[in-house]
Amino acid sequence: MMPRDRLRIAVQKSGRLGDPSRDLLSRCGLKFRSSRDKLFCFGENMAVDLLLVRDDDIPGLIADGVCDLGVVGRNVLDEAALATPGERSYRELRALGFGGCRLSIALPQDEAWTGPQQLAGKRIATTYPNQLADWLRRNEVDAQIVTLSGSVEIAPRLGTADLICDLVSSGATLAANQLRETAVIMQSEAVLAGAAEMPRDERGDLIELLLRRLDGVLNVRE
Ligand code: PRT
Ligand code: ZN
Repeated sequence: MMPRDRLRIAVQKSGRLGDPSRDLLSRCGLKFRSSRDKLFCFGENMAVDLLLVRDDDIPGLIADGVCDLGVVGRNVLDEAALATPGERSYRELRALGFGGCRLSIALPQDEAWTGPQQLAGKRIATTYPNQLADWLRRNEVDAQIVTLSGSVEIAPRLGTADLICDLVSSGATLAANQLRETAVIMQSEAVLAGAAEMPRDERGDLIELLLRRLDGVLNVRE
């Protein structure tokens, strides 16, 4: 990896977190100029640049040292952290107060919920297999995890799973698919993440400065 003296932050290119992430950094006083391909934003008034990427790539970019920081859902960060057990790869530096949602278990609407034990032997569809496995282990439940890359909520109707574990915000998607939320596995929101080991050069000083400004902005918002 080439040494870098500018700080690099990965943010979602589009999607739910893209605009609020860049707004927040603007409110911290950072000014950016977009590259023509809109994949990179050059920091005009501080040595801080943005890389615009898919949210799923953000943990890997931090772990590989391509970016120093990232704005990503805690759901994505924790899933990546659980994929490499024993390694402390990431640090959640600040919760940012937007992109709120929860990772929950949802059952077909007509099924009663008596607790985690009723999931024993069932097939659970999810895009978050590591967090689901961790929750099942903590609850001492032996169930089958069906990992899907999307459209999890239709799996029970298709017969590929008995129930699901998915992100919920308003609950409208679950209702539209005749599912109901039961146990909440984790509460998520957008977070500022960094590597477990922070850079000790000028980039470390920039991170300190950015965190101070961020705390100012987040306190005003509360
Ligand atoms: O293209 P890219 O890979 O970057 O984006 P993406 O499509 O993977 O992610 P995106 O933009 O949908 O979500 C980015 C992040 O937003 C997630 O990782 C979460 O941290 C956060 N977030 C907040 C949500 C939701 N709320 C949310 N409701 N992410 C997804 N959903 C989905 C959920 O999966 C379900 O399908 O919305 C549906 C449920 O919404 P309700 O309101 O009907 O309950
Ligand atoms: Zn994604």
